[in-house]
Amino acid sequence: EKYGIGQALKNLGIVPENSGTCTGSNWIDTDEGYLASFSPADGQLIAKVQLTNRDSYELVVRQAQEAFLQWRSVPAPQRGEVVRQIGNALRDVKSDLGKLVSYEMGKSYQEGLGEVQEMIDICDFAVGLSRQLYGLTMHSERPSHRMYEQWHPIGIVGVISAFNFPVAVWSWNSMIALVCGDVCVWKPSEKAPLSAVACQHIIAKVLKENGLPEGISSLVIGDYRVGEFLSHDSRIPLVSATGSTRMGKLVGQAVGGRLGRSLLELGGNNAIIVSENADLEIAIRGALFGAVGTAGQRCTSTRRLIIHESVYEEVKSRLVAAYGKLVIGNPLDEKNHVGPLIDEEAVKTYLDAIGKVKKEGGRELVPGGVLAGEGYESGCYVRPCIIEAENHYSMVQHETFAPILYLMKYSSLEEAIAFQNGVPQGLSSAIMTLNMREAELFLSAAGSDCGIANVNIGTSGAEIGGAFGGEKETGGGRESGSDSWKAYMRRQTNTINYSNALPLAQGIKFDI
Ligand code: UN1
Repeated sequence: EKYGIGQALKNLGIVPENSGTCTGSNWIDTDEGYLASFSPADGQLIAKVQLTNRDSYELVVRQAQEAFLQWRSVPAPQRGEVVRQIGNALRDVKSDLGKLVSYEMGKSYQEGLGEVQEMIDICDFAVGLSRQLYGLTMHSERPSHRMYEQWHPIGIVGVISAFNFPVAVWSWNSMIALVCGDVCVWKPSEKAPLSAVACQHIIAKVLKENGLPEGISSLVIGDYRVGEFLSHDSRIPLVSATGSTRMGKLVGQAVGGRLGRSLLELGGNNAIIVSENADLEIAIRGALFGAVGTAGQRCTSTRRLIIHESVYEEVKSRLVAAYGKLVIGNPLDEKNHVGPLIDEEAVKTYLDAIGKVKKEGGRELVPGGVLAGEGYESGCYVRPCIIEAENHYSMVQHETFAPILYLMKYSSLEEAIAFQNGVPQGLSSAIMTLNMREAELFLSAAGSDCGIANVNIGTSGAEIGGAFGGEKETGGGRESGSDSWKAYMRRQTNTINYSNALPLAQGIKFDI
């Protein structure tokens, strides 16, 4: 059996027809039909997952509400202890889960393992955080008064995740939400539901072993209609959604319409500025992984290279040479660098984008195309391509989730920064330079307008310790590290009077 997929599925509890609606370990039969999950690696049906309907969704939310009443009162460090155990359970299945992610989503096995490592890392982070959900103490203007703030759990957190990080993004949200005392309802991408089923098995086992309520972690399966159950449901105070800007606008409007909170992590159109002062070896390697890693399907993928005119020809020829060495094929075969796109629809979008940018004047330096023949039967393998283009082209302004890299030239750093910022998205950015003035200007208020700005590192592959997200059409949300946890809690300001009088604030007199 090739690559040990059958064994991995077995170890992860994936069967040919999985239930998809679940609270904890309680899998609910919905009678709603199945969603089939095909591997883009070989086009094979992996397994099916039953869809969630309105009735089963109601059951999930009721269980979640009930579980919240208990979970919110478990001391935060004890909640952290549960998350510690989840982290250990993930360590035990790292290779199996990494393999499933790779097979179901198409990223390389190395990147699949990296994704599970992100989950383990966020568990460790959340465990520490569980003793640090700090509020501030303020000095009251009134004598014998005390003011402070507390952070309380907010309730049910809806998590809508994308296919490209089918498990890590859930864990960034839910592991933080869990130590915050929230309970989670997860709607994974309908393009990678089995990775989510596997995670549900893992977390349910830990919850059960600890005698905790089933509704702490739930799973619902379906397309945007199930997403709408969450975004329109006022019992869900926070919806955290990762995906396209189109989806994010719909979720943001629905949640905003009921004055709920949304945390949005949407499209990127990330650029690397390659200065004349760059270490070109690092610049080329950073650009290469950024552009072709995960077949260009990270929201942090490098889509634009803004290169100083004096090094343009050299960068161009070295990159073209590097692309010539890329080996494209089954992501589970570790000799391959680039796996498939998620599905044939994504291939079509990729081809359309190349066609359109060429019409706008783009010149292919490394031509794109779809691969056919042995090993490429799924029809999802494409050639990473490089196109010389101008920043204002409509396709260059647009995030195409595929390995298309646009090259452009600049002469002054101000111009390069204007190109970098001159797109609707604002997720990740980088400058390659050994010049400290250039680096600091890029990081300054007059520099990159993105949520992530790096020096001598590519645009993708952020560590979990920082807050992850970006501005403008990226949606403004911050997930994962730093103080992102605050989005998952409600802040309460408390003023306590221990005097024998009742002085009013601002010195107002009100005597009768
Ligand atoms: C995403 O593509 O949605 O920074 C997340 C990175 C990864 C996460 C990407 N750690 O590339």
